[in-house]
This record gives sequence, structure tokens and C-alpha cells, in this order.
Amino acid sequence: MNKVHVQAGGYNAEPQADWNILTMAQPLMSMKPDGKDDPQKPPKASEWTREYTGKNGNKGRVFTSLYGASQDLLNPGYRRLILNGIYWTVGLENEIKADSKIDFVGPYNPTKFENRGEVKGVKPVMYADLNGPIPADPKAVVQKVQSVTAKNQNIRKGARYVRVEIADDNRILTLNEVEVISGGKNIAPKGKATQSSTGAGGVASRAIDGNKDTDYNKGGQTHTDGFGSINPWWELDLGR
Ligand SMILES: [Ca+2]
Repeated sequence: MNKVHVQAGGYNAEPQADWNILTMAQPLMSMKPDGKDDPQKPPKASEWTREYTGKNGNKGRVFTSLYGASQDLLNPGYRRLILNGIYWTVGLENEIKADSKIDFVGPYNPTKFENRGEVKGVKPVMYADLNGPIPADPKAVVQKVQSVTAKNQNIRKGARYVRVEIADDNRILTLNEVEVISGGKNIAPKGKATQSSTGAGGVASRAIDGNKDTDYNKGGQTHTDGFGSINPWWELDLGR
């Protein structure tokens, strides 16, 4: 690997006797890869490996990088460094090759590294699919439809279907509760609910189960497939 450049700060570490230091990081005078070396800041250990023996006698391997903000992974040299370190850690050092593919497998649009720059609401389940976008879009997951109120005059008498759809790609539709008021009563539970796909156990009927708990873990919300899909929809058939 070569031309390693990262943006996330200049960190310091005190090397220990059992470290096998791989790389030294030289802070620059600018955020650009071609910046001049900062004369006030000498190179510091930035990546190293160490091996240890646990209490039960098992041997372990550790690879450490002081860097690795999401934007840093855009740098091919750094990305290869991290991947090689992971290969070594799991005992696959024979698989480390100078020309291994290091492409991203899905859309990768890292957030800018800054204080509070992280995307909030992202959960591990959103990365179940290796090809899914990074970062996942939490807004796609929770479409807070608190109340869908359809005024009577806008609905043809005898209307049969209610459909909620997100007309976009890579979206996850989650509904808490859909009510259909007719004659002052909610007739939604009498209908049959279906949806384009189901993920995280969020079956379509949850949107008409009367459970309006805002906590997803309480089992009252629907969820289309966790990888995101094109135009996910939920539909209620009220019969005739
Ligand atoms: Ca519900």
C-alpha cells in the first residue's frame, strides 16, 4: 500500500514494548495530501500490531489504527492498510496481496468527520446487507405517520383500499398505526393488511393492531425489508 492520507486529526500514543509498529504518521500543515510536514509535530506511531496470551492460554492478535473516521476510508492506501490489518488479525495473512480488490461493495457516502457529525438513529440491523448504502438513512426507516386523516369528501363512497407508499429507492417503510374512521368508528382492524416485503418481524397487520407504542421493540410497528427497497408500500383492503 502507498499514499496513505487521512484527515482525522493527529493522535499521539506512547509505544509499548510489545508493539510491532507498522506506520508512523506525519502531521501536515494542511488538510490536503500534498501539504507540507508540520515541523512542530514529529511522526508518531499510528498503526501497530501486538500479540498476547489470554489467561486461558489462548493467543490473540490485535491490530490498532489511531485513525479511521469514515472519510479516511475513502483513501485507497488507508483502506488497504485497514483491510490488511484485519486479515492479519483473523489469521489470514497469507491472503494479503498487494493488488487485492479493495472496492466498496455498496454506495459509500461518508459523513464529514466533525463534532456531532454522525448520523443519528442508525442501527446495526440497517447494515445487514453488505450492498446497502453507508451510512444507512434512518429517515428511511422511521416514516412517522402519526395520523393519516382522510377527509370524507375526498374519498369516493365505498372506497376499499388504503395504500401508503414511499416513492423512492432504498427506502424502508415503517408504520405504527393506520386508522380508517367511518361513521365515527375505526374500521381498519376489520380489513386485511399487506405490504411489499417484511423485515425485522414487522408484519403488515401491526399497523392495524391497536398497539401505538412508539418503541419498535413493543411489537406494534410494521417494517419492510431492512435493506431498503424500491417504492415500499403498505396496503389495507377493507373488503366490500
Ligand atoms: Ca400498531
